[in-house]
Amino acid sequence: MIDVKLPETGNPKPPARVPYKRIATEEAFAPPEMLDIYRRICERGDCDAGFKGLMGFYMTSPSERAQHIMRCLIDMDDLRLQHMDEAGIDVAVMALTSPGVQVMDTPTAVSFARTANDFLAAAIRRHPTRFAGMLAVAPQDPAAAAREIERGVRELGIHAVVINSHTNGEYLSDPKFWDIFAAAEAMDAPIYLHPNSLPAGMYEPFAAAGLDGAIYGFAVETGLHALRIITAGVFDRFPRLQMILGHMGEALPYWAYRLDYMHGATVRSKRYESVKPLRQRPSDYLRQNFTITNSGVAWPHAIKFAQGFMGMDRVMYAMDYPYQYAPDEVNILDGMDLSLENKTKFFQTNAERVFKLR
Ligand code: 1DF
Ligand code: MN
Repeated sequence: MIDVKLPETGNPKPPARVPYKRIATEEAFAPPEMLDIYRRICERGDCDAGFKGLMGFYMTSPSERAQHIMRCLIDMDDLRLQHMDEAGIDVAVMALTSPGVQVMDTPTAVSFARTANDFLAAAIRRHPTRFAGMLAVAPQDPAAAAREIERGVRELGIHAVVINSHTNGEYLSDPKFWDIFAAAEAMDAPIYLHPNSLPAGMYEPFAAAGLDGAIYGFAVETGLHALRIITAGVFDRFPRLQMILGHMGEALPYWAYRLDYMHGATVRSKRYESVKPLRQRPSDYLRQNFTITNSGVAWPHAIKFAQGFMGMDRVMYAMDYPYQYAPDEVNILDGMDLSLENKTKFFQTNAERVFKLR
């Protein structure tokens, strides 16, 4: 029987010395200045409910979890390195925490994306063997986002992009955003499609049951976003574009059969104007244009299924620090029944290739 075994809390055994580097690929940070902007947004009468429910909670809750997360998010030096050392993480690939600039008004978002990327690049320069990162961009202004991808790759040496799912309820499947895909493809920079809080049209039924966040709502909305990108034909238009999904591919590998079956049936029935024929099956794009991470899921059974479906080269390790700082998960994953070659791919070399780490 396949059971769920959660990590030990408290003081787990320190991570073993292993012959591979552990590279964690979905690690969050927040410049203190961004939290000031967030506080001002939360105070507005028209503040988005999902944003207020997520970052409003972490910024104001006296709970130990919230206080700990806020302290960790802003630290790009000793505390973060101490936590990495305690968990045996050699390298953290960091992204501006969700929703990044995507909740800001357009001019603020465009300018703060640059500020955040410069802040990240400075932290990487201080700790070049321990830190790597992803570029924040403002989808609100697709042309500016495309320029920031070019600047970030060329001038900052950061070779990946993070986009926190929807932007004000809009999805990258809309061709108005496709300058971003063109730039990412041209610069050979993968886009990590990371969760955001739920948009206004989805929030209530999830939040009423406390299921809007990382427990479930994030995966539903981010998985939806990835599927919208696939079914809109983005990968027929940009075949070399690469994307990354966290949280076991937001469950999409598990859905592959039904996605392929029903997409084919829907196309043939001409039921929706928006569902057009694609060159390949949805599952083909998942395997050719996506790499997934195990963020939030230290469950060998699920990881093995994903590796079987995606291939050993397309599943990477992630911790999701500081939202899921559970050092014993590293012990669980070190203990996975995998050859050393495949464990090295999972923890190290897939990330080195995807993020162009040297
Ligand atoms: C949470 C989880 C928040 C993830 C995040 O960013 C986040 C959470 C604000 O637990 O509230 O990135 N996550 O990726 O699972
Ligand atoms: Mn995350």
